[in-house]
Amino acid sequence: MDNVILREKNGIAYVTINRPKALNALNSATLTELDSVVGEISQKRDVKAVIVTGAGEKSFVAGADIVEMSKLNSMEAANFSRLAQKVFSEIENLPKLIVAAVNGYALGGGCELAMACDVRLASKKAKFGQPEVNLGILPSFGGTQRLPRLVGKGRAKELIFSTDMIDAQEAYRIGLANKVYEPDELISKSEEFAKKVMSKSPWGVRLAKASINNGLDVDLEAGLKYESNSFGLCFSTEDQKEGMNAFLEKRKANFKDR
Ligand code: DAK
Repeated sequence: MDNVILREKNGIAYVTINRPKALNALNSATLTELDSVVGEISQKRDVKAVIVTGAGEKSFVAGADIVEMSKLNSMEAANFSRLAQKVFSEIENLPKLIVAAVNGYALGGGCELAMACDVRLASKKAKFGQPEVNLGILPSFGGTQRLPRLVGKGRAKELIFSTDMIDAQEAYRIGLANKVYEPDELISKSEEFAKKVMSKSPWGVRLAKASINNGLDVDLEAGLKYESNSFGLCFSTEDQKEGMNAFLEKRKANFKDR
């Protein structure tokens, strides 16, 4: 595997999209590797958080690979689409924290990859955009769905229809980027955030993630039911007992993910 690099250290998996000559554009080989890396990570209990970034200084992911896409027939395009949607759904629903460390261009499928992650921490050099309508297509790795959920319908339409690229500060202003950092701080700040979340109760974080994700796809009443079921489930874990006992005993909780 060389289009996607996986490293692990201290409970964090680092996933690097590694096609810097093509600004880390996603071709089917890269998506296939990403699919297998995400599958591997999901099975690893010792991996508690994931940081996704792009190789090189210039780009996170500059979208789906236009060179490859330009040659697809409709059957191949449908297969490409199925693969991409599967990978992005797996990322969104991975029961672990997944941080997009957006180090440069996050365009088209790259912006959509970042949006499938839980949070987007951006370098000051990052640029976000959905340029698909320039190519005679529409955002189809979830962009028409996830972007309006993050920034609202009006701003999502403005970005998608105009294809304007926005910088990290503007992405922060509209809620697309959670934080903006100096480029050389991006990974350490992403690690800092991951470690903070990893110190919390894994079941609390996991169930909150599932509750937020599932709740956004249904009406409020169904979302609230999901939330209360998840709340009930917490009371079958050791971590809930540890968290509450630690508070009562005025000490730091030591969560065991049980
Ligand atoms: N695909 C393939 N190659 C790309 C690429 C891309 N998306 N983006 C850049 N590259 C390649 C360039 O062709 C160039 O290669 P060489 O010519 O050196 O061989 C190299 O990366 C460096 O790029 P530039 O020379 O263009 O670098 P600049 O600094 O001048 O410009 C740029 C950087 C990011 C502004 C520019 O490269 C650019 O506009 N790139 C295209 C960005 C873009 O339009 N991205 C959206 C792609 S469409 C689907 C679902 C979703 C999608 C598709 C299908 N289905 C469900 C089926 C998603 C579609 C997209 O993401």
